[in-house]
Amino acid sequence: MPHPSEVMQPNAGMWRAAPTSPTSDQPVTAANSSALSVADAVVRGVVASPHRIDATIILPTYNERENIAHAIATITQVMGDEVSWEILVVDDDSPDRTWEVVEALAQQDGRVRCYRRVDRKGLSSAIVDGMSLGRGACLVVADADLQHDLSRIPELLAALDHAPIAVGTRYANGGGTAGWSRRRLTLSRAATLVCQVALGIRCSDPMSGYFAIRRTAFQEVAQHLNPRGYKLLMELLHVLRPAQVGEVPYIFSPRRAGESKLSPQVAWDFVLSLAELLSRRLVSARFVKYALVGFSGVAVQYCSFYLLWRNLVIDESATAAAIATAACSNYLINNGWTFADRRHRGSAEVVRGLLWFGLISGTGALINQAVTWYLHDHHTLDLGLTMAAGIAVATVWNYFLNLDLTWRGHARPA
Ligand SMILES: Nc1nc2c(ncn2[C@@H]2O[C@H](COP(=O)(O)OP(=O)(O)OP(=O)(O)O)[C@@H](O)[C@H]2O)c(=O)[nH]1
Ligand SMILES: [Mg+2]
Repeated sequence: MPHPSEVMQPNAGMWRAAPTSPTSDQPVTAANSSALSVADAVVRGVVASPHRIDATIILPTYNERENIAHAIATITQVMGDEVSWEILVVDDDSPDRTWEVVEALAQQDGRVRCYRRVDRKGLSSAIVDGMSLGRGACLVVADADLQHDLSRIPELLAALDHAPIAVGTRYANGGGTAGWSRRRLTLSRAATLVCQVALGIRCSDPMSGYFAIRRTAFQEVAQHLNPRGYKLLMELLHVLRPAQVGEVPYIFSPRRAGESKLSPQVAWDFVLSLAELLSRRLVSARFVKYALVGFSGVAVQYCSFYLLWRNLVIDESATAAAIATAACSNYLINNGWTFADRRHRGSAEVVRGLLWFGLISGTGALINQAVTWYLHDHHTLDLGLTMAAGIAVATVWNYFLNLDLTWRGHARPA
């Protein structure tokens, strides 16, 4: 097995060998490649392959049975035989058995590979897995539903001669979207603007799902990625901070067949990713969810107290019952949402979880009280301010204890 420094890197002009452009006269060899350190090669989850090739085209799929063969055929035709390439389909164990179609195609063409993930879900993590397993010196990501203009792959690869990352853009001259509703276009443009302004990203389409990246650039940032939802490119651009971004305009076409996987969850994931990136990960998305559930608990407590008090007129027991109702509601929402990847199932697990949650919330309440009164008495601060400080300290305390005790253990598929 060769030393990792022997793997190939993209070099100027190699992608001009692609079918739509003039042919390169300088093939890539170990001799003209730049060196990779061993540390680069063993970066988290990135597989050092002895059979490095020029490009890997990664197609993430979920229920794309009707599209995948067409997408693979199109890429095969576009890439031709001048350069060495592979297609890596990363399928999340699609119920329509997309992986079965890919495995059959892989039997006929050794350049087609299928990674069927049975224990993980999610578009961004599928792409990161594909990048880690891909053997190409350049990595291209495209949708499998033929909405991306796959004939532009050679141009994306050629753009990597001058930039570590190249983006298929809908929002530069020559690009566009076909058949989008005004609502979808407005939302997409708004998210693009927010991303550009908030993260200072200079790219006309940082929300694109169609892009290419040099393998070395991916390796540089792989361990800093926290792939979530749909918007991996936004995170890559933010973490990589490339001096230059290549852009290749294309028209985003209507879906050829099958159903869209876009859902309101995608918008929510976008907001969480943005908050996480802006806070430099000090605030995790899980913590934001936990804090929001805490706020919802306040509302539940007020409402249930009001209802009980109106109907029973017993102040003390109404307060206790309202607190218990809020605690149960917080536990259930956290279990189904904040900690969905570690969800308690079955009555025994739920009862045990609820008891831990109640116990930790109880200690949190004591800490809240202690901080509030200590600051109020010793620093004569305004009671409103000291209460806010007490709530903040108790929330952090509760969060980390619940993370480590109530929902401890290995993550499992949601
Ligand atoms: N492996 C994997 N692939 C996914 C997942 N969600 C979506 N995909 C694939 O990612 C690509 C983009 O998803 P789409 O649903 O087409 O999203 P979109 O193109 O933004 O939306 P539409 O225009 O409505 O199609 C497609 O190839 C999907 O099959 C997932 O959870 N896991
Ligand atoms: Mg699509």
